[in-house]
Amino acid sequence: MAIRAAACWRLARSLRTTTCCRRAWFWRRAIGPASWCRQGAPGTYYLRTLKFQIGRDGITLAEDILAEVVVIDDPRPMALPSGPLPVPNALAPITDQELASAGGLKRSIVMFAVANPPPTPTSPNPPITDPPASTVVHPGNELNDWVYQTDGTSLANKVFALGAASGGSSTNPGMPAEYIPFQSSRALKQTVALGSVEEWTIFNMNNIRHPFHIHINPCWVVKINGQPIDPYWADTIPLPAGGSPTAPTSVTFRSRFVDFAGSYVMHCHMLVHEDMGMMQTIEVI
Ligand SMILES: [Cu+2]
Repeated sequence: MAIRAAACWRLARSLRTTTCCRRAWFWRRAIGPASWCRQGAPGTYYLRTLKFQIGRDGITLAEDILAEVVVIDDPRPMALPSGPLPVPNALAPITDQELASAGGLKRSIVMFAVANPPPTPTSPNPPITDPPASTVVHPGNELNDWVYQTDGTSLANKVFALGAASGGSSTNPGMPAEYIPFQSSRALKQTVALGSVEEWTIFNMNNIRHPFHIHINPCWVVKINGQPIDPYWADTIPLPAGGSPTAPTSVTFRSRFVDFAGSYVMHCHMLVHEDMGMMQTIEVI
């Protein structure tokens, strides 16, 4: 980023569309998630989010200010690069060849907020022993830890879970027969070989943009709903809204599992979803 009276644009192709206001001049788009822009005069500038439709019931998040950039100095001459910024090896595109030569395992993960049978209308505080949705695994008495019942909010009486599809095409991925929240003693875990490169597809079975987030290693996003896109690096990806159990939406990414051997998580980045179980462990060995 140029510091000479500059502000930076394009923090995210992830959660919300971002723009920079007030005479910002986009100077050069660099490779990767950041872009150049150059500003001519001292002053205060704002990095803003635009209005954003989150995908469920027409709910729209209002515009907001992410950051205030105060430029206090006069411009000083500074040469800007004449070409694209250098890309570190870790952020080089993951080609088909690299994928094939480093394992290339494909996995399909499914995110699903599963509704339980509705609470009894006569009871303002339904017992949390209601039976779980048939697709949710229910060992022992674990349901008490999974279901958040709040008298009529959209979260009430749902289980937030992930499942593992058996793979296949984007239209026929072999959906899991069961979904297990993170709190369960049977929670799923993805075991990955250190140094491997894999391609994962994350399916969304809800009509909401679950923001998928993975720790440690970034994602090279290559497809949305099974269709190739201009690839980009991300660490949080909005799964397209409009998914359903019979017609899920999806995002496909590649990742290098380098440097770190150990356990970490991937999860929905809506805090209430992750806290209620929409999370899974990855163990790199
Ligand atoms: Cu979510």
